[in-house]
Amino acid sequence: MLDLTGPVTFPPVHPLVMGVLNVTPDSFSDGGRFSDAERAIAHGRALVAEGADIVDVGGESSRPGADPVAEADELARVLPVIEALAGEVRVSIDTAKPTVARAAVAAGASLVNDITASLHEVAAETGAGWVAMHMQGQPRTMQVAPTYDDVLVEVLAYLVERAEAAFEAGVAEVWIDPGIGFGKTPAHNWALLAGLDDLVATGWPVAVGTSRKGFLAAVLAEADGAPEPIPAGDRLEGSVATAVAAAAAGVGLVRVHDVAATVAALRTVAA
Ligand code: PMM
Repeated sequence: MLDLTGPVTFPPVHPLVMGVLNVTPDSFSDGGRFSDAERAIAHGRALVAEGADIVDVGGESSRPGADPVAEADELARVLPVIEALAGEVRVSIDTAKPTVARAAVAAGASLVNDITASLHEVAAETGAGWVAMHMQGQPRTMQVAPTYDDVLVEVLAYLVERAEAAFEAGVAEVWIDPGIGFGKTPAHNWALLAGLDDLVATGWPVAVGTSRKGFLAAVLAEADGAPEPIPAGDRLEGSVATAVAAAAAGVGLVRVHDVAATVAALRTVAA
């Protein structure tokens, strides 16, 4: 029973909040506003001030249809930003390339955020944590025709297999992430969100990223009475609502662009 006779003293516990810092000229959601290092570092610091527990630095867009980025370009984008921020906050590196992950950890990142769920050996080698995200196909073509017999069953089985492989390889911190929007229709995304408690029940800590994603657009447009899908920058309510729902399902980490609003909502619900 809660003691309701005095001030509430329990700490409001909520999932870790990972703030997105895309250092790319073509990110779908922040439109390349942070494509030079100084502005990226300043934005990273702002995310920390807003309450981010982790800043997720990425130098290659994984937006549907995005072109791959050369390794040297990706390194040049992310390394100065990681070096500047690593002493101030936990930094994760969002990359699909083992060389970039390795260099990022050497520069101070301590979590490899892996949309390909294939870099656990780098995490094992370097002692970093690892986020294994599910994706069907490759970013360039993944939204052409995503198909599953049972999206929740398939994604869950895949992630548990990946997590066990990483754990056996010696990775001490392993997260699983259903990869909202990565080779999924809106119906697949909603089914995965509705099934988050099944992912949580695997016992592996669960991360999820819904922030500003396309599947939110249609439902927000309907709520607004707007005739057109809502642009990425205007999906705050859906982003926060899905982060809160994920927290209620027991997710341990939410990856978001709008850190202040998400932290405020999560703290409120936790209190
Ligand atoms: N989504 C994006 C990029 N990286 N990483 C994880 N672990 N989970 C996600 O859902 C995820 C990710 C795409 O979003 P962005 O282009 O806004 O960064």
